[in-house]
Amino acid sequence: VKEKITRLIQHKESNLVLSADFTREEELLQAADQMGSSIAILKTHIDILENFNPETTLKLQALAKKHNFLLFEDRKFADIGSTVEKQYTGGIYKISSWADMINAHPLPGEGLIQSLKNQSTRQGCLLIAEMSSQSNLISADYTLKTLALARKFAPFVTGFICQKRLDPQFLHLTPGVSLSSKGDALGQKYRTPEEAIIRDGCDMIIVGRGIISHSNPLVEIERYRKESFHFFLANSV
Ligand code: S5P
Repeated sequence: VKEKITRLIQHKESNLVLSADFTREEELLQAADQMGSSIAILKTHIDILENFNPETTLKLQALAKKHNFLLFEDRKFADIGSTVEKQYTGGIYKISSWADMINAHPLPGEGLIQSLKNQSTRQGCLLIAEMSSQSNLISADYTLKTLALARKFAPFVTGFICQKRLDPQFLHLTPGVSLSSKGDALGQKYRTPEEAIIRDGCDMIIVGRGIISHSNPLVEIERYRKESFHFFLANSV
């Protein structure tokens, strides 16, 4: 999955992950169709849709094919392996049947990652090694232990959700990026694409409200794409 993403970044000249945090299916599908050409990955929270239906993920898959992006379900699995297996493959969302990428909090330990790996065919997993929110409970030691787990489960573990580069053999996807805001009322912390990529060494930026809450998302997304790809290239020389 890592090689696939790296090729996609070069091909689409985009290291942008759109966090499509919409609560209506039609808004999600419209955004995926209108902005799909600007992104490498579409990140979903499928369980916040109030009108989810079995066709939703089929439509998303069709749009992913049309615009050549990957689907990353930000489910943040964080339970024992046996429970996670059901959350990943079952329920109404059947995440393993459509998502190209998933993520997990490594907190419960190896059994969770093993469980996700057992149920995956083509998917890659990102471990949450750090968070963007103010006063989160992740310590430097927890992050180091996450890194060790990632090495053990590579290449199924493709990379990290993190705030700074941890190990160049992995992809580093970073949330908490905005060109217009420093944070929100509930502890989210933002830095600019330049800070995230050049200063902190991340490979891809995850942007939600900076784009989708902007008065002109279609213009804004191209601004994020161009800026962040420029910094991505600067980092890789
Ligand atoms: O540490 C994190 C990890 C994640 S995956 N901080 C985050 O904000 N996220 C997710 O990134 C969060 O669930 C949301 O979907 C997105 C950030 O959205 P924004 O609107 O603040 O850019």
